[in-house]
Amino acid sequence: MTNPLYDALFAPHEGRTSPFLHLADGHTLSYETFLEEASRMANALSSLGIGPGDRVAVHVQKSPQALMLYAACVKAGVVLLPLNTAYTTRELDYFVNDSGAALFVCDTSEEAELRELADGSGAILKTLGPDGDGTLADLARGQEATFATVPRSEDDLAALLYTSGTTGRAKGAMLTQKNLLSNAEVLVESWQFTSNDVLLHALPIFHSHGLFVATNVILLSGGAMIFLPKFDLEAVLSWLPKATTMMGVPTFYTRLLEDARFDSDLAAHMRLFISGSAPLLAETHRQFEARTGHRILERYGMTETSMNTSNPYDGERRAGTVGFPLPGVNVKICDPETGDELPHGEIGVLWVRGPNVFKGYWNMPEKTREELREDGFFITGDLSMIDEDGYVHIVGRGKDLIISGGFNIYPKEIELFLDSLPGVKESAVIGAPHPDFGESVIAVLVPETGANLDLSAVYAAIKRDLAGFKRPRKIELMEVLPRNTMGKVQKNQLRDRFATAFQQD
Ligand code: MCA
Ligand code: AMP
Repeated sequence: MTNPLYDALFAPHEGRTSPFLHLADGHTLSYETFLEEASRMANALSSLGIGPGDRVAVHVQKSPQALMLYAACVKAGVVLLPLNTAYTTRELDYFVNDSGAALFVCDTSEEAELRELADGSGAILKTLGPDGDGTLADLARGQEATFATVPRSEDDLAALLYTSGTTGRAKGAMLTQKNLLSNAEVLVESWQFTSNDVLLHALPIFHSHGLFVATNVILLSGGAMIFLPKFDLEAVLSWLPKATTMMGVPTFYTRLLEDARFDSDLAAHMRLFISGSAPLLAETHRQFEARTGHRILERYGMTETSMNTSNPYDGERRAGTVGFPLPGVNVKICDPETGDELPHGEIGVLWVRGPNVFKGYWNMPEKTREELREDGFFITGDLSMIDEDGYVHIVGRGKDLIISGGFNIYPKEIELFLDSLPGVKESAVIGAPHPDFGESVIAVLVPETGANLDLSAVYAAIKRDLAGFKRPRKIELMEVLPRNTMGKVQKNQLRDRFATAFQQD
C-alpha cells in the first residue's frame, strides 16, 4: 500500500456513483464527485507549495468542501489541523503558531480579521466558505480532477488535534495514519456498519467524534451520511426517517427526548444510536429505551486515542458503563500514586494501549513522556473501574476538566485568563450540573483588595477572547477561596456550594 489511510478510506470509492453525502438542501453528492473535488483541492494545496508533512490549520464552517479538504490532505500526505469554529482570534493565534502551519484556511467572513495573525506566523492564508466559496475553493476549481496519491507510511502523521490540558496550555495530539485506520476498522466491525448504512451526521467536524469516528466509519463501510451543518432539532427530526444510524453527544439525546414528536414510530426503523464524548446519564439511557425501544450504545474515547471501549452491539448495553475494551485495545486500571494495576472492582486511573494510541504531543517531549509510557500505555486521567462482568465504568476525572455539551473545557485555562484581568486577584473555575449541556461553567472571582471589580468589563473580555462554549455562564464573587492546609483550592467545596446553580435555567 502506498498511502494506507487513503487506500482504505477513499480509493475504493473513486468512480463510484453511489451517494456519499445527503445535504440539508436536498442535494446528494456521490462518492465520485466528492473525490474528484477532493483531488482538485489536493492540486490546489500542491500549487501553493504545501506538501507531505506540512500542517494545514483549518477554521471553517462544516460543509462538504471542508470534508473534501480532509480527503485532499490525506491524499497529499498533508497533516490536517481542524480547529473549533468557536475559537477567537486570540485562541487561534496559539494553534497556528505552535503547529507551524504552512497554510491557514479560514472562513471567508474572517479573512480580514485573521490576516495579521497569518502574516505574523508565516502561514499562507486562504478562505473556504460554507457554500463552497472562498479563495481556496476558487483555486481548486481551476485544477485537474485527478491527483497522484502521495505515498505515506502508517506511522506518518495524518492529523494534529489540539486538546487543552490541566496546565492551561493546549497540546497537539499527533495522530498517525495507523491510529485512524485501525480505529475505523475496529468500529466498523464492532458496530456492524455496511454500505447500506446512512448515518445522521449533526456533529461538528473539527473533533475526533464527528471527523474520525463518524466519517471514517462511513468511508470504510461505503455507506452514506446525512450531513447536517449542526445539531438542529427540527432538521434532525425531519431527516431521521431517512437514516439508519446516528452518533451524538448526550445533549443530542436529551434534546430529542424533550420533544414529544420523537417517539417509537419515528425511531422504529433505526438500526443504532451511539453516544459518546461525555457521560450519558443512566437515566437518559433508560428514558430513551422507554420512549423508543432502543438501547443507546455508549462508547468511550479521547482525542489522543480515538475510541477505546464500547458497549456491545450484540449483548447487553449496560446503562452507566462504556462497555468493553475494543478488539486490539488493552485497558487497565492503575493506582494513581504507584501506577500499579488494580484488581476489578477498584477505582483507579484508566491506562490504555493499542494501535489507536497517538504518537505523542507535538513539540512536547516531556509532556509526552509523562503521559505516554515506554511500554505504550497512555495515562488517560479518567477515574474508572472495571466491574465483575468486565464492563468499564468512567466514575470521575482525575484531571480538572469540565465537559459541556461534549466540548472539553480545562478550568486552568480560564483561570489563567481571568487572573490576568484588572481587578481580579484570583479565580477558581468549576463545572456544575446543567440540564442541557450536562455540565456548565461557573467562575468564582476574588477581587483585588479595595478594587471595585467592573463585572461588565470582565464579561466583555470573556466574550472577546474566549470561545463561546468555554465562557462562564455564571460569575460568583467571594472574598477568599476555600483552601486546604496545603493551600490548594478546595474545588469540591465550591462544587457543592454551587451544585444547583443551573437547575432552574
Ligand atoms: C454551543 N454553546 C455552548 C456549547 N455549544 N455552550 C456550552 N457548551 C456547548 N457545548 C453556546 C454558544 O457559544 C452560544 O452561546 C450558544 O450556546 C448557542 O450556540 P449554538 O451553536 O447554536 O449551540 P447549540 O447548537 O445549542 O450547540 C450545542 C451542541 C454543540 C449541539 C451540544 O455544542 C455540539 O454539537 N456539541 C458536540 C461536541 C462534540 O462533537 N464533541 C466531540 C469532542 P452564546 O449564545 O452566548 O453566543 S471529541 C471527544 O470528546 C472524544 C474523542 C470522544 O470521545 O468523542
Ligand atoms: P477529548 O479530550 O475531547 O477527546 O475528551 C476526552 C474525554 O471525554 C475523556 O478523557 C473522558 O473524560 C470524556 N469522555 C469521552 N467519552 C466518554 C463517555 N462515554 N463517558 C464519560 N466520559 C467520556
